[in-house]
Order: sequence, then structure tokens, then C-alpha cells
Amino acid sequence: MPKSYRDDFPILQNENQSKPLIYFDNAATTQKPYTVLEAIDNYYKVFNANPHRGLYSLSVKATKAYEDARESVAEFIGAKKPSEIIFTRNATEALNLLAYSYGRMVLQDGDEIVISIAEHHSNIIPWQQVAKEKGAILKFLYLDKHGQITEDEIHNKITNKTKIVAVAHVSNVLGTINPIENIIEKAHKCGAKVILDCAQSIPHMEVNVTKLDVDFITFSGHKMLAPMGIGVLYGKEDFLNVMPPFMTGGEMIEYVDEQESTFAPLPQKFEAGTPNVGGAIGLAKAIEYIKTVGYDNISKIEDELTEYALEQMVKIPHIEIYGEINSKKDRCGVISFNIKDVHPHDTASILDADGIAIRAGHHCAQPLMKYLSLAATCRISFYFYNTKEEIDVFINSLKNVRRWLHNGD
Ligand code: C6P
Repeated sequence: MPKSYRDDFPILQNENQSKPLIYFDNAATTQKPYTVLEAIDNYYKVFNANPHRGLYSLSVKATKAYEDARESVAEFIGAKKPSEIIFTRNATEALNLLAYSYGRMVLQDGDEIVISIAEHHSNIIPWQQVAKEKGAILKFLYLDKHGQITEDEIHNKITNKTKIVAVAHVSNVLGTINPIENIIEKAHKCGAKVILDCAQSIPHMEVNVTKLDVDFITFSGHKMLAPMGIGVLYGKEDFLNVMPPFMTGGEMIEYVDEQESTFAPLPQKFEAGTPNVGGAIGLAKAIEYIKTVGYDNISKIEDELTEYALEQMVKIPHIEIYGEINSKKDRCGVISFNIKDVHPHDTASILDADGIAIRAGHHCAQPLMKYLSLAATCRISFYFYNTKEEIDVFINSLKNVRRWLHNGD
């Protein structure tokens, strides 16, 4: 990997616990390059103003930057129009918007919503809530022993009763890439709409909404080099147009009377209140950075890192890895594992003492944990700025975990 990528990230020059920082928690959030940090800094220093409201030049500039960011996102994901891009706080808010606006609008008693057992809580709880309210039924696609959703599951669970299918493109626990083309095809044949949670895919691979013919996608900026507090909902214009607003207030109206209001057209209808202009500018810069590195390059680097890590991890005694261990199969650089007789929190703390940041816990996927008969796992997740040298340090540290705790092997 050219050294220059790493040099672009100020935090990667720092130490953690007096050791060089090894950041392996990229599925939780990614680090930010200088260009993104500088763009946000410049916005607040040079043209901070409330967009869409002011008639003075500073506000016009802020409005233009915010709307330019929307255009960048639209172009990046292959949307037909910028107005199909709704800025939210994060993927969670985008998924809630869909459940409470689209879900409430279309679901009736006995209708079915299909999700997978590997969903993040953000793509489970909103559907549970709306299903209860509407008398709809929440059904789950289960996984085979490799962590994959099978053809049979898709065939059997998605039926003419299904109104909504909402699945993660990539699992945040197992790193599995789901068979989304087949899911979209089956759902559309049955007249259902498809929501893809791209929180864990879009930082690493191309997502083109037009090629996929997907109805809605959601993602968070902070998992793809942008700041926290900016997320995206993409929706096909025809659906967004007929959906009721999720939140109401300033910015999203056309006219407000004492008892009734009319709403602004897309995208403002779904963006109540002062938006996160700095966040949108940061997201546009992050997209620019990702394009410069290139998805082909990102995949190549991450596939090599995943293969290198898995090859060595499987040889460590007492380790159990969950999901697909063949790095060539449909999987990304997210690896969940446990060390026998060691609580994942202890593993994470011991690795932290060596400067390595990993996540341990249920990863906001408790139904998956229960399905796999696990309480928690350790999880490492790579981004293109990670290196094989970092994996070497991690493997050494991992080998010492049981020794630390048991004075044993
Ligand atoms: N997963 C993780 O460590 P927010 O928090 O709204 O930015 O993203 C929610 C979300 C939705 N879907 C998937 C597949 C996700 O992985 C996440 C966030 C983080 O795995 C934080 S729990």
C-alpha cells in the first residue's frame, strides 16, 4: 500500500497506550483524512450560515455547498436525481424514517415484513414497532453455517404477503456480503419494496442504486471517512413523493396555517430543522477521497488483509471464528471470533494494552448472537489504511491473551 494513504490520517500518527495506534474498529467508525477535517474547518471558519433561509451571500454560499454535497452523493450512488437524496443524522435515523413514514403508509393487518436474523438493531426495532402498530408480521431470513442467507430462505420467506424486505448489504458481525441481487429480484416479483442497509458496504464497495434497481438505501457518513452526525436515505422519487414527512417543523414546509400545513417538495419535506451543513460538506469530501483511492484498490487491499489475518488466526489454538473463514467467499474485512474460556471484554482490554483497538460485545445484533448461541464476540474490522504489519502485531498479542489470563498456553 502506498504510504501516502496512512499519512493522510492524522490520528494514525498517534499512539494508543504508548504504542503506535492500531485501529481495527472500522465497522464502528472510520478515521478521517486531513481533506475532510480541513473542509469542515473551512466551512465553520469561512462561510458558516443557516442554509435555505438567508438572502445574504454567506447563507447563499452555505446553501450551495450543502446542495452540491447532495449532488455528489447522488452521483456517487447512481441516483437519478439529487432530490432522491435525503440527509439524515445517520443510518439509524434513515431506517426509522422509512419504518415510520413508508412502513406506516403501506402496512396493513397481516402484511409481512422480511428482514434477516443478522440485522443491526437499527434495522430490527423500527420494524418491530411498526409491525405491532399495524398488525403486520415480522419474518426472518436465517443463515446457513457459513453465515449466508440461502436461496431456499429467500424463496420461502419472501412471498406475495411480503410488503417490505429490509436487509443489510454486509453484516456488521460476520462480514458476510448478502445475495442482494437475488433478494431484490424475488421481492420485486412479489410486489414488495426493498430497503438495503448499506452502512457496512458503501465504505468498501460500489453501490449503484440504479443498476441494483433497489427502492431505498441507507448509510452513515462516519463509517466512510466523513464526520459523525450525517447520514443518507436514498429513495426512488415516486415513493418519496407520496410518503408523509417523518419529522415536522422548520425548513420542510410550503405554507403553515393555524390548523393545517402543506409541505415542501423533495428533498426538504424530509429534512425538518437546521441541517448539518458541515457534515454534508465533510461527506462530499470523503466521497472525493474514496474516489481517488478507488473501490478496486480498496477491495484489493482489504481482501489481502482479510486473507492474511484469517490464515493466521485459524492456526491459533483455542480460537473460534464465526461465519465464513474462506476469505475468497462472499465476505468483507470484518472478522468475529472468541478465544476459549476468555471473555471478549478481557481480550479487547489485553489487546488495547498493546495499542490495538477492537470491538467486543454483541455489536447491536442480539438476535444474531442468540441465533449463534453466543453472548458476545471480539470483532476486528479493516479499512484500506490498515497494514499487514499491524496484523502481525495483533496476531502476536492474540497469542498471548490466554497466557496473560491463565499463565497457560
Ligand atoms: N454499526 C458497529 O460497530 P449508525 O449508528 O446509525 O451510524 O449505524 C447503525 C448501523 C446500521 N446498520 C449496520 C449494518 C451497522 O453496522 C450500523 C452501525 C456499528 O457495528 C455501531 S453499533
